[in-house]
This record gives sequence, C-alpha cells and structure tokens, in this order.
Amino acid sequence: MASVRDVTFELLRAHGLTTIFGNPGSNELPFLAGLPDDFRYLLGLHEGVVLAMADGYAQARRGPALVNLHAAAGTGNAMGQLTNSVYSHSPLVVTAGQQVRSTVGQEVMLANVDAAALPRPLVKWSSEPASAEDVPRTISQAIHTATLAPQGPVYVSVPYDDWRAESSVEARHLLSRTTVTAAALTTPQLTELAAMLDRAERPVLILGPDVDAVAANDHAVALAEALAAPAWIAPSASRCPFPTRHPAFRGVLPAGVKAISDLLAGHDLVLVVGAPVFRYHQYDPGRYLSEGTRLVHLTVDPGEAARAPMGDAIVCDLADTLARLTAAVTLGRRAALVPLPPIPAPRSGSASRLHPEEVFAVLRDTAPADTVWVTESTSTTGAFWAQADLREPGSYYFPASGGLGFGLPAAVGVQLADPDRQVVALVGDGSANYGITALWTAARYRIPVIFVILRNGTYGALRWFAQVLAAGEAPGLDIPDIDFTALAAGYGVTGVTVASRTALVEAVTDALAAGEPRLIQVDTDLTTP
Ligand code: TPP
Repeated sequence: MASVRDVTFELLRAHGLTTIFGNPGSNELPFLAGLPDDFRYLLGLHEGVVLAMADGYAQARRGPALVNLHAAAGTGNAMGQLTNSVYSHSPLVVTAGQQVRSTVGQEVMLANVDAAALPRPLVKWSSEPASAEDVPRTISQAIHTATLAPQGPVYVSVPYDDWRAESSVEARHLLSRTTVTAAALTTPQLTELAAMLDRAERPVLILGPDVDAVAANDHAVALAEALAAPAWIAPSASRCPFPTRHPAFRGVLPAGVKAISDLLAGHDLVLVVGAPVFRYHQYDPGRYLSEGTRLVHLTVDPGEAARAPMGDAIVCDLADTLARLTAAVTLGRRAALVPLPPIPAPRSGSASRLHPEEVFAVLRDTAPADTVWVTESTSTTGAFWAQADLREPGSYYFPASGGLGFGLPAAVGVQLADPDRQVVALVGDGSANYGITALWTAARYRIPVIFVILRNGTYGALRWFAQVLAAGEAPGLDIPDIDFTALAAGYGVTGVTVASRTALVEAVTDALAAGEPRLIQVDTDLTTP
C-alpha cells in the first residue's frame, strides 16, 4: 500500500513540482529524508530568501513553485516576502512541517498553533488537512488554487506523522486532474469595448505586470499600434509589459493620485490592462481622473476589479482580450505616434563615484540585449527606466510590494528558471542585507547571476521620502562602510569593487564569461527615485 508521502510525491511529479525551495527543521525531516532522485532541493539559509527564490523562479517560468518551510518560525521569516508574492500573483505552493497531530493542542515545542491562520492575509488560501488521509487531496487543492486565475501563493501545514499513514486508493484520481479557467469576453462585450475605443479621440493604454506574466507583451504592442495610442507602464512596476524603445512607449507612470490624473488629462479613454487601478505609493491627494476621462480596466483579479476607486472593470483573460480587441478596432483612424527621443547620455557621477545612470548604461551596453534585470535599488528606479532598453517579455522584476529582501534571492530563482538568459541583479546596499544569504545558494549550486551592488551608503529612497513628507532629519538612514566583496567571499562568491566606467565594463565582461556567480560593488551618487 502506498503511503501519504508516496502519493504526495507522485502528485508533485504530475504537476512538474520537482524542485523544492526550502529550509528544514525537525518537523520537515520525515517528508524530506530519502528524497526521490528526480527531485532536487535548493537550500536557502533564511526563509525570506527561500520564498523570494521560489517567487523569482515561479514568475520567470510562468508556473508554480514548491516551497518547504519550518513550521511557525520558518513561516514567520518568510512572511515579509509573501507581501510581494501576493501582489505579483506568484503561484507559490508553500508547505510547512507541523508537530505530531495528537500533540499540537498541547502546544509542544515547534507546534504551529493555528497554522492555517498564520500566513493570512498574505496567501490566497491556507489549510491544515483534517486527517492524514486528506493530505494528498489538500495539496492537490493547494496546487490548483495557486495556479487558477488570479494566481497566488497558498499554504499547507502537514503534521509530520501524517506522511507515514496509509493513503486511500481513491487518491489516484488526484494524479490526473486538470483545472482551467475559460473566461473570455462575449461577442457583445467585445464589440462594445472596440466601439468605445474607436469612438475615443485620444485613447491611452496603461499596462501592468500581469500582461508580462502571460507574455502578452506583443499583443499589447499590436493594440497600441492599431489604436495609435501611447502606452505607459502602470505605477510601482514589478514587471515590464511593453518594449521600452517602441514608438508608442511613454514611460512608467508616477505613483501619486494627482500626478497620474495630471498626466492622463486630455485622454478621453484610459484602458488599464493587467494592473490594479492603481498601485499608488506616496500620498498625493487630488482627483482620480480629470473631467471627461473615462477609465476601463481589464484584469485577471476580481479583487483588483472590486476595490478600484473608479472606472469600469472586466475580469478576463488578458492575452485573448488584447488579441481580439486588436482585430476588432478600426485601423488607421489616428495619426501615427511620435516616438520619444533616443535614450539620453547618462549623467556623470562625482569624483570617486559613478552616477547610477552611468552604471545602468554601461550594463545595458555590455550585457546581452536579452538580459533579465532583477532590481531592488529603490532610489534609482527613475535612473534605471531612463536608460532601459527592454525588449523581451520577462526582462524585469521588482518586489511587487516593495518588501526588501527580494532582489538577491529572486535573481537566483529567475536564473534557475531561465538558464539561457543572463540575469543581473541591481541591488542597493541597504536592500542587499535583507537577502544576503542568497549569495551562498548561488555559489553552492553555481547559479551564474551577476550581482551588482549600488553602494551609496544610505537608505536613499527614505532620504527622498523624508523630503516628500517634510519629515526632517530621521535617525537610522545611513549605512556606511559595508564591504559586500568581503561578505560575498564569506559566502563563496568572487567579488570586485569598481570605481570607473572602464573598470565596470571589465568586471561585467569577466563576470559574463565566468559561468559562476559574481558580485560587483559600485560606489554611486545619491539620486532621487
Ligand atoms: N524593510 C523592508 C522589509 N522593506 C522596506 N521597504 C523597508 C524596510 C523600508 N525601505 C524602503 S526603501 C529602503 C528601506 C529601508 C532603503 C533601501 O536602501 P538601498 O537598497 O540602499 O536603496 P537606495 O534607496 O539607497 O537606492
């Protein structure tokens, strides 16, 4: 007779979940010990790193990722990163070990008391099966829940004595189940939306991360071209849904209410696709939309549709809707768009420091054109977009909730999922500390990410925020003299410090040829986001 554990491995295999991102404790050992040969285990040294690695892997492979955490303490450590995953709609199947079923009520050591409640509200669904026999079905439910639209993280806690229990023969049905969503616009809905776009004098497209998540970037380009409409990336961008040098591209929207409505004034129709309306950040009160502007929102997420403060929403499949809309609108109604001017020369830094724009320009020109950028350098996002030339889907990742600790480990996960493209992590000296142990995992498994640390010695974004909030001087904003090459050496990654453009080109060229992870530390000037 097969055990609950045997059937669970069969189930995971059937869903292609043979890579486990984890950090173990005693509760997890009965599941992990004697791992079948076709499974691989990627060890992260802190659960935030484990979660963010899996998140990068899931986003880049456009499929689920399996995580195994240690009970309550491990789950707690991972929760900061779940704040990102829930907004990036990352399909993470997070499992955690639990104490022996009959002892949890006594709150013995390592019992995860009220386990299913712990990760809420940062997961789409969470559960602890009511019996050992129900473990495989619960994990099956978790996988389907994570991957059905809108995708998102889920959590299952399993008492460790359940693994040895006998499985029911009925569990075999789970091995071949499929679940799909089939939400397409009806013909009348499509005709009405196309007519609305045709009637609009000055439509504008705003594209969000979920367009890139389904690789519908080309569909977005086709619609922008058919409408001769400018295209913006939605505020607080966590992925890049549109090629940044396309003639229709206008930039990333700022993240303030007034700033957005000012920029959109004069457009009679705003079509938002695959983003919340909107992920505002700095409080910037004003009118949500100017008089005469109508907003229509296409989203995969009923929660996004319902909570928006304005506009009409349609919950639908984005690729299908973009393709059918492009075919349905009238071509050639509007004059072609004037493209943005070419990328400006990067600004130069001061005496011994490079300007972040210089760093990004050198990297853009030295790394392959299809490089994937995982960024977490909060005050330099404006400088990054000013220099960016992103062409392919899946070229850019940023923590979707701004929860630091994503950049270094997510880059490792993305590189693992996408070995044919070079991954470069662009991480601030503040942010790097939250996920620093990802360097060890990169070294241990020879995952050849190039980690670039922009060292400005301060929490730059918070210095900018202190001005925005007129908050005055606050304590705890400076972080001088952290030597990331020394930290990298400790974790087994070769690092180098560079102080000029020439040295940076040399370091990047070396790193590209190394076939193993490398870290480049660059002293940079302070800029504004
Ligand atoms: N803790 C977490 C987990 N997430 C956060 N977003 C913050 C704290 C607050 N925070 C936002 S930006 C920032 C901090 C601490 C500074 C990051 O500094 P650095 O990586 O050096 O980038 P810089 O802003 O200097 O470019």
